Amino acid sequence: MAVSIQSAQSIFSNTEIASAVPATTDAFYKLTVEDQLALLWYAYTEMGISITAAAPGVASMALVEGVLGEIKQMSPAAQSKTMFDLASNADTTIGRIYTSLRVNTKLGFWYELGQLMKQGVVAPIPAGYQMSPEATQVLENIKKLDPGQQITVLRNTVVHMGYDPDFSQEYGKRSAPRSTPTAVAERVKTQIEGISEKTVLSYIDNMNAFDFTPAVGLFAEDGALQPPFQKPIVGREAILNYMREECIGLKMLPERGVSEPAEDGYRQVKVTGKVETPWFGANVGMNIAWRFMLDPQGQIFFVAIDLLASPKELMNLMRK
Ligand code: 45D
Repeated sequence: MAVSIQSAQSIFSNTEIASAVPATTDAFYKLTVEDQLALLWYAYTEMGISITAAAPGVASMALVEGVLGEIKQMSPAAQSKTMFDLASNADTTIGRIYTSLRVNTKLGFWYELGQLMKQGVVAPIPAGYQMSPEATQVLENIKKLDPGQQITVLRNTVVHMGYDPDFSQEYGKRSAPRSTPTAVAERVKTQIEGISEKTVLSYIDNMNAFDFTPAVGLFAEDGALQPPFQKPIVGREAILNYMREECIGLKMLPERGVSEPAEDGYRQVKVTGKVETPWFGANVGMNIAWRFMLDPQGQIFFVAIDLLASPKELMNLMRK
């Protein structure tokens, strides 16, 4: 059988992913929008993990100053309605602007609103609001997740807000702005126990330097990258847009891996380690696996990034 994206998806198939994340996210969307907003507020304020001061710096906040200013001027009822509309994907001007933003800017927008709610400048969740028992249960479930999984649930909800007229979340269709890579002199070379594949090491080094053009150059022309809980993004152009949009400020800390021959001259490589987001820095280390399928030329034919079920999975390098 020839190697395909589909066949590559199941390399190292005994990798245990954090399936509690999609399960919790699904349960979240079954709640009423009022409950969703209240739950996010309690989750965000009670989780005990804090956003780093430097974080909004990655968020291109200039793009949302206008909208935030507009919201500040509104009556409390209109402010609540604006949040309700965003969470319920209503077709509004703010909903359309929101959808056009990069993920980090969406997060920055809510971070700012959260601050304004704490200060009482924007309408908070009404004091004494009673969540439904279902919502209380979802909140309890979120609190039991590890921090990396908690922030992934939060991020998912933020990403899906706003109004998208043509479901244009496909990365091939939109071009994200470029950013400045880290100066060569300031870069550090990654070492991964058990891994000597140049492609894998340069992938990590380029990603850590936010140097996405050479990172994408490591992929085969029709190569694919599969983010946690998502479908593969196929082709260099789409992957480049995705990286520009979602990977600024990420810190990849791979620890160890295995590499072995696969069929038709391909090689399969699994690496485990931590990834930090600029939002939480070293406060939250997400447990991650990269499952690479390298083609006979050493290019990345496929890489899946998995959020792992538990820290124990970091040691699971079983050749399967
Ligand atoms: O609605 O190798 C309020 C890839 C109440 C690339 C609120 C990767 C109302 C390739 C509280 C105000 C990217 C795949 C809301 C690797 C309300 C690659 C606010 C992996 C919404 C390794 C809520 C990268 C707020 C990974 C402010 C795994 C919420 C990256 C803020 C993961 C939530 C990054 C924040 C994650 C969440 C970042 C800031 C999970 C950030 C999460």
